[in-house]
Amino acid sequence: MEVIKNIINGEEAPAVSGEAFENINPATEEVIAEVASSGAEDVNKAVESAQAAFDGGWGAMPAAARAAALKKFCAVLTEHAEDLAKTESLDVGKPIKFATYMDAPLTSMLFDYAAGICDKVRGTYYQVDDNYLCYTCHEPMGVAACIIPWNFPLLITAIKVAPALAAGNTVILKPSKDTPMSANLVGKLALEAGLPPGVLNVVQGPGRVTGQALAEHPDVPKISFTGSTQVGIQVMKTGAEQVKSMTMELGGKNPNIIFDDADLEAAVSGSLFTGFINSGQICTSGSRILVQESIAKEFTDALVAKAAELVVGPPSEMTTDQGPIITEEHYKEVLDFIALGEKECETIYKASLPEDLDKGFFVPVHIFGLQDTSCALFRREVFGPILTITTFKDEDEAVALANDSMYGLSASFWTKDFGRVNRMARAIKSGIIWGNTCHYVTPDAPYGGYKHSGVGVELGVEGLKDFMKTKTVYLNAGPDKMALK
Ligand code: TXE
Repeated sequence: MEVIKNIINGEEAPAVSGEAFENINPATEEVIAEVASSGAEDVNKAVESAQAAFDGGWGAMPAAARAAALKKFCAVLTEHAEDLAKTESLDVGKPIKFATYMDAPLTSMLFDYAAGICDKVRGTYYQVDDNYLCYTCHEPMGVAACIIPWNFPLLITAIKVAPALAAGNTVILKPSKDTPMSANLVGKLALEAGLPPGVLNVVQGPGRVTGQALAEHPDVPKISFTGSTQVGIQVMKTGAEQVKSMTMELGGKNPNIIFDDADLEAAVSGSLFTGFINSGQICTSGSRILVQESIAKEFTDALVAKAAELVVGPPSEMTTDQGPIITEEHYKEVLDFIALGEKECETIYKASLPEDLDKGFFVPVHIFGLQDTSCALFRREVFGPILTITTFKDEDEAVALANDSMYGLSASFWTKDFGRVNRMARAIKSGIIWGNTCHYVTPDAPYGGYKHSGVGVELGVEGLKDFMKTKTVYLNAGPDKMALK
């Protein structure tokens, strides 16, 4: 069985307390690793190491040198793409085809992008009085805590760690206790790539102990968190005590709107993808389908037919479309939502599991019809293979339904009317809008939620600057104009 330790100051080390917990394979329920269960002492050691690395050179390193170091790190990650994909698939229960063709390549792309822009962050020159020079510069913050969830641990490691390092910060990466493995591998590959000790530290352990110790540490001025809204609020309360800079990527309950003039085949294919990718365990899942009344039956029948083709099975098989739910605890939460759906909604479709799947936390796809928007399934994030379908009459009703949520992470819609595409893009109160597509992202465009889906953005130059402080400088070459008399 693998033993997963912390990676602190370039060394692998068990928790100071010696405590450890078991990591379970969600597809077989077998124990696959023993993992360090870190406490405040481990976090303190990691912060000391990261601060020393920041002061010892990384923070002041010329951006071009940092770019070269990150390019080398990216090359090592790319070289180990297959190992990263297999590790992620095993640990998350993610079908190997998605880990291979999406998560691992995107990880390399994000590090390559960060390496490419880290020496291109520009300040601004401001035109002031002849004797004055005014400009801005962007500086790293110091030690950044990157706290990540279990559904895309490798990808979200890249989304956070790549720009954090590119900005000149040093990092403490804290993965979810449910998925420790890919973060551990990334930490080891950072050392193989020659990143100095302490620049990237990986600390394992339960959020309420390890994550909390990290969030409240006085020498960690930056927290970049991805996770549930309720935990995010807790982290923000902790960070607020010390006026920390916080970037929060939180939950979602995203509308996926099908208008009567949509390209039906594209809308059905996109709805299947956004509803069931990663077994629905994705914050931007378009799990709230809103369909125009006139095409509701045609669309629903086509979606059910497509959903019936999904292959549920072992994540290690390339033919598998849908793997298990991450943990037994979350599996039970999803089953509770299904029971609620069967009670409060109309059951439109309920898949069956292959008979030979007698182990693992597998949940069959469910599609419910609902018009009562007070239902829990319309309001709460399920984070499982469960969709709801709600009909609407016209565009105004579609917008009202789409915005009727505490969340505002993403939204997708399908229509051939270009005027409507523009109107919807501005009317929907979400941070990420997809028109006639879904889940397409580029490393260059910012990504972040409105309302209870988050604060700040990731990706792009904007995401890089979320890991930096802005300084405005006024230099006077003549007599000081600011004398009182
Ligand atoms: O989140 P949790 P999970 C969200 C998604 C879902 C959740 C699932 O919407 O709600 O993530 O991931 C640590 N102080 N997104 O269950 O429980 C915990 O150990 C400090 C949104 O992992 O919130 C883990 O490492 N840290 C996203 C991390 O916080 C604490 C995309 C998240 O845990 C802590 C993907 C504490 N008190 C998933 N308690 C988006 N918006 O892009 C826990 N943690």
